[in-house]
Amino acid sequence: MNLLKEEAIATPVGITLDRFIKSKQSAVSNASGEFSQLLRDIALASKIVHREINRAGLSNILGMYGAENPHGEAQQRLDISAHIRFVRALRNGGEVAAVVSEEEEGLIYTGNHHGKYVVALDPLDGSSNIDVNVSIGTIFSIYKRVTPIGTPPGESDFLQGGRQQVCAGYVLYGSSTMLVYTTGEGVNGFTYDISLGEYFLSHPGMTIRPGGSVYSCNEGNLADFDERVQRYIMKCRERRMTARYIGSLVGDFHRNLIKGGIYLYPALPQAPSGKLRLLYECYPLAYVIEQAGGAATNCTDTILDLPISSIHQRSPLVIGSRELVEEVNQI
Ligand code: AHM
Ligand code: MG
Repeated sequence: MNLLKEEAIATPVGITLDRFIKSKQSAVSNASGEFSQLLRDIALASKIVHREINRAGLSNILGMYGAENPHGEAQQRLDISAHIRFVRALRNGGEVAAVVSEEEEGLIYTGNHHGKYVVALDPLDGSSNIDVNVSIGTIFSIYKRVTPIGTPPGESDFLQGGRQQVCAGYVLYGSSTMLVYTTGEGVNGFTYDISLGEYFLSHPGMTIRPGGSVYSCNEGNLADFDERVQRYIMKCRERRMTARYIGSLVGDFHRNLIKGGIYLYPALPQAPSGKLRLLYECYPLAYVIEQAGGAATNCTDTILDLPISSIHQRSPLVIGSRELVEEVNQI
C-alpha cells in the first residue's frame, strides 16, 4: 500500500511528547538524558493532576483543606494534592535536588543531592477557580544548580534570575489539557489525548503576534491601579478592545498567546509588589512569552532581568504581545 493511501485509512497520531523530547536530546551530543527524564516526570505528574481535576466532583477532593499557604491564602484540597503529585514525581525521578512550591514556605529537599536540577512551581494556579469547574494550570521553571553536585542544594540555586532558566512552561487544564514549554529554542505546545494517555505535539513553534485585541485584568480593582495603568485600561476601552479575564493566569496567558493580547496584574495598595510570584509565576511565563516573540515587564522593567532575593518574592506583571506591553511602559 502506498503511503498516501495508508495515511488516508489510518491518520497518523502525530509526535508524542516523549519522542519530541528524545529528538531534542539526541541533538545534544553529550546529553545525559537526565533533563529529558525530568520533563517526563513533570508530564507524568500533570497527567495524574489532570485525572484528579476531572474526577474532582466525584472523589471528595473539592473544597478547602483547612490551612493557609505561606502567603496567608486558604489552601484548597486540590492545591495540596497537586503539590504532592508534582513533588513526589520529582523526588522519584532523581534528577532534581530541591523543589520550591507555592504551597510550602521553605525549600523541599528531595534527598537527591546528586540531582543536577532544581524546580520551582505553582502546582495549581487559579485557586479561586478550582471549585467551580473553570480552567486552572500548573506553572514550572527549571534551573541547573549552582551549588556543587553531591552537596545539599540551597536557595542560591533558585535565586539565579530569570535568564538562567533552562526550561519553563505550564500545563493548562482546560477544555483540553495542554503542556506548553520552552528550553530557549522556541515554544511548543502538546495536547493530552486521554484515550492514549499521551501528550501529542499540537502547537509547534508557537508565536504571539505583536498586537492584539484582548486585554485581561481584574477591572474591579481599577480604582486601585496606579494612574498610568488606569490610563492604559481607558485606552483599551476607547479602542474597543475585548475584555477577557478568567482569573486563572495560565488560562488568561494561554488565550492571549494564541489570540494576541495583554494580561496585567499591577501593584495594588493592599499588594504593593503585586500579587504574583516572580520565581514560579512571572519568570517562567516571561521566558515562554519572550520565546514566542512577546514581552513581559513589571510595568517598567523587563521581568527576566529583575533581580530576585527571596523565593516567594512578588512582582507586578504585564505580559503578552510586544507592542501592547511596550505601550504600557510608554504611556
Ligand atoms: P493563586 O496562585 O493563589 O491561584 O493566585 C494567582 C491567581 C492567578 O491565576 C490569577 O490571574 C490571579 O491570581 C487572580 O487574582 P484576582 O482574583 O485578584 O484577580
Ligand atoms: Mg498561583
